[in-house]
Amino acid sequence: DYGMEKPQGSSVSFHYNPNVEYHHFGSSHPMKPWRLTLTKQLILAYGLEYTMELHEPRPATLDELAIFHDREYLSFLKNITPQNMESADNQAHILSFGFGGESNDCPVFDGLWNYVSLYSGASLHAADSLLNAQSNIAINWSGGLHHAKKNAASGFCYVNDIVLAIQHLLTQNQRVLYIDIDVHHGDGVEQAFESTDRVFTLSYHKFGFDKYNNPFFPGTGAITEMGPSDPANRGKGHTLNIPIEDGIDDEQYMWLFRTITGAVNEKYRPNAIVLQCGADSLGGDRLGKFNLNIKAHGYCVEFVKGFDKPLLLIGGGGYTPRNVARTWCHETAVCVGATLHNNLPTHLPYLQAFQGEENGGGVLYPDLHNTKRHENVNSVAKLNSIVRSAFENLRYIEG
Ligand code: VJV
Ligand code: CA
Ligand code: ZN
Repeated sequence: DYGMEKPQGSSVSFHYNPNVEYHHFGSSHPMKPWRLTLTKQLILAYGLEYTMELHEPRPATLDELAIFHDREYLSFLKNITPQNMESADNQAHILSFGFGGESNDCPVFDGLWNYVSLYSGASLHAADSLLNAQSNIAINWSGGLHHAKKNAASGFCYVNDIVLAIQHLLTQNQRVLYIDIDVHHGDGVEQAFESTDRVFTLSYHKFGFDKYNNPFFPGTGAITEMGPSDPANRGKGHTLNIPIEDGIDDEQYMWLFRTITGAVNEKYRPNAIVLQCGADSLGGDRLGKFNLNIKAHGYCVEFVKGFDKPLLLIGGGGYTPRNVARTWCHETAVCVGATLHNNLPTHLPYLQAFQGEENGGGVLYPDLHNTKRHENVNSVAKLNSIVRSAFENLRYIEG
């Protein structure tokens, strides 16, 4: 006991159950839960565990998941295994629930139910600590699975922990703002709250078609997509989508983000904010198409932290594990107000994952700009027109 009041400013809580790391989607699947091991090791090596409250949350229960998901879908999810999935009974459901298919985005793997319960439990627990005012920033890097629908898996996501956490926040908050900086459109969260004005969803993402005319996943999220068009529907105008082209750079992204997010915060006046920090918007990501550096990604966290409202930070995509770890470690430091030195601590257990020239040569902040050489096709004129349309879309929520 320091004989003092609780420290002023932000208090940060970190919600993480290490058992989530041990799950495998399959050998060459891009989603790698061990990126969370790397993230945690980096956070520990910089000593950030002493600057926040650490929690090891229990897995979510079936009843907790059923607040959003259909019980029929959940009982399938709970019982399906790589061994029993060939049975006729399961085969009849597998495609309709979003599993299998030619892309195999959502494979059935050992411990699947345990995996979804763990990351969802952590998001619920993080939301809970905001509700109890135990912290004003709560972090769960294992969550952020924004594509899952109430009765279907989609795009590496089986249970939508974000929807569950927002529903929990809504028990004591009139308005929740959801912001999504994953390179993919946050379609599952948008859809779940499309008919309410108590959640505003804002997603920044790549939107467009490749040279074979295939849409970038999931293919939704045009600027014209603003929720239901029926004026009697309360959700009308409470969705904002910011479609971005390949190769966007730091300056452009930070300008877009502060201009639009700042305006949404002022007009909507949320009581709490959920920020999905998908790290696949970084340069050099295996699936992403943007050219962001770690500090530009972290700028979004800094900017939203500045609103000084209860903030839930969650992970999401991110397919170059060493850069996911760097980014989420940096963003943890942003939350606690720490500055980290660029040279990685030498006692880092997985140091070799960050060694070598093309891995960023043992530093926390390598230059990721153009690591995969996505040509920047975002023109000034196009970006200005997106901001103009976004502001126009915001007129629907003027009081
Ligand atoms: O693009 C798709 C779906 C198809 C891909 C192509 N096939 C032939 C048809 C279906 C349309 N899926 C995306 C899903 C991205 C999910 C992103 C999740 C998040 O970051 O937003 C949140 C966590 C996609 N892109 C790349 C892949 N799937 C992909 C899946 C694989 C794979 C390689 C790439 C699945 C298994 C294996 N390799 C072994
Ligand atoms: Ca997004
Ligand atoms: Zn993504």
